[in-house]
Amino acid sequence: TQLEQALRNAIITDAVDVHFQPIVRLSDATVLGFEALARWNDPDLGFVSPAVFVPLAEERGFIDALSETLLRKAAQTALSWPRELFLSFNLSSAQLMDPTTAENILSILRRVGLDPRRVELEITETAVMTSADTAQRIISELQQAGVRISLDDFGTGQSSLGRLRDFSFDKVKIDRAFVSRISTDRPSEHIIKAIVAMCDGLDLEVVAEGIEDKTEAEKLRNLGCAMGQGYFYGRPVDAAATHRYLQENY
Ligand code: G
Ligand code: G
Ligand code: MN
Ligand code: NA
Repeated sequence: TQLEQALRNAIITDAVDVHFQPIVRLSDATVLGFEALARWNDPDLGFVSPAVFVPLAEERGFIDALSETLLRKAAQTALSWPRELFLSFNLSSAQLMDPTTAENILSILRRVGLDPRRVELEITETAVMTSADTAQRIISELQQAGVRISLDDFGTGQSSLGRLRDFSFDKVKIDRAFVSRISTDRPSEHIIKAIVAMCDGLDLEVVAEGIEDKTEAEKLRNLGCAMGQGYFYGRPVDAAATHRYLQENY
């Protein structure tokens, strides 16, 4: 298809870009790290969402090539930050079925020179479920090298709390579906409170996603959530803008 050809071409010509969204400590809004988010603006097709082109690359078998250029760019940007902030990078489900994924990622980090201990990989429950044994091996290999693993979009999809016991995650990202409703909806508040308590007990870090205003930020802080992310703190911006962002926000 035209889209597939354009995407292949964009990967080869290094035209797929990476943007970065800050992840902050909720108590004082200090920036702790950034999540890398792929962005592709094609001259003919216009802006194409990663929600469209990531699944396409998976389906057509070139997610490795796409992910490799994105991680390389993201890691190079992370090296240029003035402090040792963490870099959080999304892995797709196909990558968690491929036994070469851990070594591919670690070799990119080695080549760029980014300490694996500064890197977090975001994975979803669905991805982990699809190929549990392989996924577990990939996760363990990465963790042994110091990479941390976040469970993304927590609370949506086919969530099972048992997953938190069967797999060793380091961090949980509470899906923005809960966050966007806490100001108006008591059940969402209770659910977040329970997730935070559970993560405390399991020694997992917690990030609330999709924080869009001050009220949400304060509620989450009061619920004991340590970290947050969302338009209220910053939208995804390009590499150059992360430097300006860090000058303006400690
Ligand atoms: O940034 P945005 O909301 O448009 O992202 C849409 C979806 O694409 C999200 O689910 C996000 O996790 C995913 N995504 C963004 N960048 C990447 C990437 O580099 N790799 C993978 N696998 N998924 C990504
Ligand atoms: O699936 P994942 O959580 O990786 O997707 C992250 C997506 O959420 C990104 O595409 C990002 O652009 C989007 N996002 C980040 N912060 C906010 C927010 O505050 N509100 C909304 N609606 N989307 C957000
Ligand atoms: Mn994510
Ligand atoms: Na998410």
